[in-house]
Amino acid sequence: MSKDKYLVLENYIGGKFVPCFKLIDSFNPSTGEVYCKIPDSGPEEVDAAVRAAKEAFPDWSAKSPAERSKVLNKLADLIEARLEEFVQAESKDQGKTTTFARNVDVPRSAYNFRFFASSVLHHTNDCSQMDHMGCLNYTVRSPVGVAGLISPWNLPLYLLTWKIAPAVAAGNTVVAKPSEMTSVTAWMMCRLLEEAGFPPGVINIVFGTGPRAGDALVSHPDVPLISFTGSTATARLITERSAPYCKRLSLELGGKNPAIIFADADMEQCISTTVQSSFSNQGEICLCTSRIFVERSVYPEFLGRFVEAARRWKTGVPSDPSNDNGALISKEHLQKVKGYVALALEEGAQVHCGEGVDKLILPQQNAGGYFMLPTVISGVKDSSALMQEEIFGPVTCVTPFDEEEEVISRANGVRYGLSATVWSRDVGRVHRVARKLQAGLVWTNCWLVRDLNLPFGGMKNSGIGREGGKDSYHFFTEVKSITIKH
Ligand code: TXE
Repeated sequence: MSKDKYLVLENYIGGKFVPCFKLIDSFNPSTGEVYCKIPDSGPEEVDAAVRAAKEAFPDWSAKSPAERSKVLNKLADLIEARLEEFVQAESKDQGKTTTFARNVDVPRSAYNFRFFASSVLHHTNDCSQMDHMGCLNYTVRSPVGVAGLISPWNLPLYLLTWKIAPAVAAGNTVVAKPSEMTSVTAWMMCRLLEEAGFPPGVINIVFGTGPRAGDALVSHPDVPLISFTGSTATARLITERSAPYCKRLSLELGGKNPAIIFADADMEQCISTTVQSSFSNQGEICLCTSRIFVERSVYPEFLGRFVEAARRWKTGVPSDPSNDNGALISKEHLQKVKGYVALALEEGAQVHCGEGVDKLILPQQNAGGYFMLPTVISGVKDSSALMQEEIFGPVTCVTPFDEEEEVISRANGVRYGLSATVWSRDVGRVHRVARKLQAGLVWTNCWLVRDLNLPFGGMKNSGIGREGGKDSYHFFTEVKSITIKH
């Protein structure tokens, strides 16, 4: 439904769009103008969605995996058929470039459904025999019930479907709440659910803020499981609020991801990939590199070439295919990210390019947008907030190191433990360092290569639990051990 210049979204509950009378603004980050109005849902709306999901659960969970798989694949087809509509909306809602949305967000959202449609057909259970007791043991798995799913704003449809697809493939029904800053593509997907063949109530989407809609979902007694991606601070609140109900939690949180570059690395490859890993999607990916450790003998060469490459990483209007980066998510977030650069200067660090050094020229209509150039900083102490806190923007710090053990300990010297990259041609070293890093994912001589079968998730403050093929299946099902005496 479109009113004036903006969209007005409605909740999707029990297979129907339900208007909400209280609305909140959501902005287009590249212009600063209102892009849509979303429901300001609270406990009442969330409760209606949970009831619809509960009602749909018995029939949906009784279907065979093959029947459910067919519906998921059909939804993937429908998203792919409307790829360009989703691309334009994701870019306007989030600020990212249409190129990134076209190459990453939207195809991956469709693929999430395809992947889990297929993987749910291939799970097997455990079986063991105890001949001395005359017993055969085996496990069975069943869906948990109504899954509560909460997703962030950086990869809106991508991360939402990463939760919805495995949950419904395993036979659960869901109530999902996307970020209040990026709700549009979730709402667009709701318009395809009936045609895909999802019975009413299997997928319900409630829009609104974290403290109202999110909290109502987390503290609803009939939602036994919460899958959350977002900040560590919110994860703490969610853990507290769900504790009285002993809910099952999957928490995918932030990172402070190191890149470790040894002198024998393929510099060409390493520099171009590290520019991508630092600045892709405006640096707003939990897997982005934000601390670069370079072996001292190649440090000056690396820094010079890296700064040049960062300057070539173009920022501007998201729909211009020559741009690598668009706008950051919000005015507040832009100020927060710029605040880290100001802090670096206060602490005596050097800013080599980007914020405060280079000039960003934008067309008139984008003057109110939340843009920022890729910024490279050196001379920062490991104890500085710049090296300890998740900045979640196009800012990265470069620092030299001397010894392997030293760099491992410095890389591990933060509260986060999501991902890391290691660059070296020495196979033995690559294995050794990867094993010692405290990170849920380690990429060597590459970044962001993902096999969705493998566990995804972080150590330490980067999260609890893992998601991915078998791991998501385990999270979204209850296991039971059965012993038969024969
Ligand atoms: O995240 P929030 P924010 C990090 C990043 C960023 C910071 C803040 O450092 O700068 O977090 O971002 C919902 N109960 N990441 O504030 O608040 C909220 O509505 C239930 C890393 O936007 O964690 C949204 O749907 N839900 C990250 C979701 O939680 C609540 C991606 C995430 O929002 C809630 C995003 C509550 N009390 C930010 N409060 C990553 N790991 O990818 C909020 N929410």
